[in-house]
Amino acid sequence: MKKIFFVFFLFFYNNILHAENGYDLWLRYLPVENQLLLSEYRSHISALIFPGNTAISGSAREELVSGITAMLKKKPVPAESVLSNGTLIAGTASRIEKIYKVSADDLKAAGEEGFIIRSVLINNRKCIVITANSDKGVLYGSFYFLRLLQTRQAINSLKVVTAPQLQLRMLNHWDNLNRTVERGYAGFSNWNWHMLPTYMDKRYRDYARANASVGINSTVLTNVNANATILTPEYLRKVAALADLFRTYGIRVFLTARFSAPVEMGGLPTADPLDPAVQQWWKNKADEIYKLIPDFGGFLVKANSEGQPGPQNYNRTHADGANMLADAVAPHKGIVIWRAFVYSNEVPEDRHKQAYNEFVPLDGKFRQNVLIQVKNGAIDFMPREPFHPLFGAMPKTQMMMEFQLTQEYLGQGTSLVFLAPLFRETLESDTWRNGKGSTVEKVIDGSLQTQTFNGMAGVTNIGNDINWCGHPFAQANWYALGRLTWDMKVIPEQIADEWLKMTFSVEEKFLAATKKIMLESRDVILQYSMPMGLHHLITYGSHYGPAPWVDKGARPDWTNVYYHKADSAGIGFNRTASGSNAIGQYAPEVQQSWSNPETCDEKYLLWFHHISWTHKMKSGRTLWEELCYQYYTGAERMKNVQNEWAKLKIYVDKDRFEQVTMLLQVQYEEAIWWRNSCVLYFQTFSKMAIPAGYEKPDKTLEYYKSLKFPFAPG
Ligand code: GCV
Repeated sequence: MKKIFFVFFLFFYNNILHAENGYDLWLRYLPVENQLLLSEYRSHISALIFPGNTAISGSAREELVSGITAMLKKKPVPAESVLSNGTLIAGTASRIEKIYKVSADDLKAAGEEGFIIRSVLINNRKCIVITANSDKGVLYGSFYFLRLLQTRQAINSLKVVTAPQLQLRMLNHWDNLNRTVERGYAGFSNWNWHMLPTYMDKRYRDYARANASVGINSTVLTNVNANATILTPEYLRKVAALADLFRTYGIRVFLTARFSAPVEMGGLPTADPLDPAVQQWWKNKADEIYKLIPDFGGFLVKANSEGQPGPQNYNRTHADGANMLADAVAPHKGIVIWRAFVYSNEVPEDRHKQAYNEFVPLDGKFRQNVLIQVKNGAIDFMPREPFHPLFGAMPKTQMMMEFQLTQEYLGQGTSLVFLAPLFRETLESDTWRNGKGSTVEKVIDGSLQTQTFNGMAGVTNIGNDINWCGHPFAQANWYALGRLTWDMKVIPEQIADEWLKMTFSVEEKFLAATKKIMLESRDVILQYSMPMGLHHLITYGSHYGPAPWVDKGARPDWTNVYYHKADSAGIGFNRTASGSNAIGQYAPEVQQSWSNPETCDEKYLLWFHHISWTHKMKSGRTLWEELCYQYYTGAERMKNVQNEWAKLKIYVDKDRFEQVTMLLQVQYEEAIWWRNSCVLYFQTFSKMAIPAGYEKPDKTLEYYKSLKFPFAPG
């Protein structure tokens, strides 16, 4: 009996030991198992000198001590001076200057938020120094150092000097005050507004830690489809409680501003930005906010877009609206982030062109503390879009990037899709604005023009699910955004490598296989959902799953036939000079590479051209055959992903392995669903047979059309 109990206990204990629920994200700090490496690490980190008593330095010290202690299974001894080899010294340059003098060049290179990590000799003792100009820099340096240990790097000759490429490294939450999250697939909002400010969920601190670990320093707490209630004194106190905590991790809080707030809550008859009473209302509101939150970041605004109020309601321009708010926050060093995601119901113009038409005439008219936030593409976070033409067209305007981490159009909560390749693809795109090499990256970081502010935002995929992001692999997109906001050149492979090592396992075999899955994942979903430049084929409203047949909606550009334009002659949106001429919004060199269907990169073919079903593709197939090839290959590749994952069981804890296994099965079924729906539907126009060798869809088009998802999340 005793023996049976013991075996049972062992089994149970083992399961507990390995249970992982994803809550710790990439900050798991697992013990170093390799004994050689462990003793090497221990020899370099036995004592810790960490002067400084600010809140931020407290966060850094706590993280460093707990991370090192967990990984090395030994707590570094607190010290005041260097007495032995293996002393780790962390603190701002001024705080540690009696122990170590940091070079002026290093400090210059690190700037306000960057840091320096060096292996040095002090009193002939081998030490490691983590230092910076600011406590924030030391915090980022501490996380970087922990990452070196987590990813099992050598730390015997460190020579790191790094500074963030962007100032605003930001998350945008589309979180409503009732805790629903627009386009959120990971439960309810992380912000428990009802219980704030007295009840401070432990998640708030862990959220801040995760952000700081990748350098994210700003967060917009509320949905761009804004609710004015957030600006009431009661809610501002709740915001202040979060801001007080986030500040200790170097994070500034922003809010979305509902443009009509002066009417809705201020009782004014108008929200006209040129009305002095309206201007005064916003100034007073800003003063009130800054009294509570001295480092409040400012406002993010969605105006005159998808039903949101804005300056155009009063025949004013976006610049009038943005500048009015900018003037209200300027005395407090606040910023206004004004979104360029606008398209009008009344304008019968290709939606692709509308933001450009609206904003380019306003170039140079925005205040210095205004940033225009532009989505990566002109339509709406499609799985693939050419870069937004605004990036090449507003040389006198500060533009920041808006990426979407939540996978609204990329499989939502069920799909494994690593987005770093999408982000890099946009950042590397050449706008040709100032000649060759004028990449979107350079527009964003301001290297093509002088500007006061720059930044990048990611619409988050965070909710109150235990693992924060729903799909265990979705965390990687939050991580990727952070890494790219710090350094837009980091390649997706490195991001995946780091994230996997910290989140799952450092085993080489696991890493090689999983990295491949991640790096190919966006290509796979493109192939089985919206290949060759097809876009916006999703279900009406929920955007979940395929529905290329949607031809009715509240507005033409919310239907799908608007985008694919399939007919008996062919498929695709003619955006060349003979069509909507959206292509004319790009520089001549860019136009040249896309305007000819014979030479246009096939990934954008149907984005810019209406192509005949019999058109010969580079592969030698006709367009129809190629379309089928893409859909079938994409679905087939999903099957391979499942097979590859199945081989990795021994490397992954039981819970997450099973979770991902099930999700991959869902995704595979979705791939088949996408493939069959699209092929069957487009076949009604091409009137061509599915090429030989491909299995025929087992369900009819009518069946796929009949599917309904009234309770799809998001
Ligand atoms: C927050 C798309 C989404 C909307 C979102 C909008 C935006 O249209 O479907 O949910 O609204 O983009 O970015 O403002």
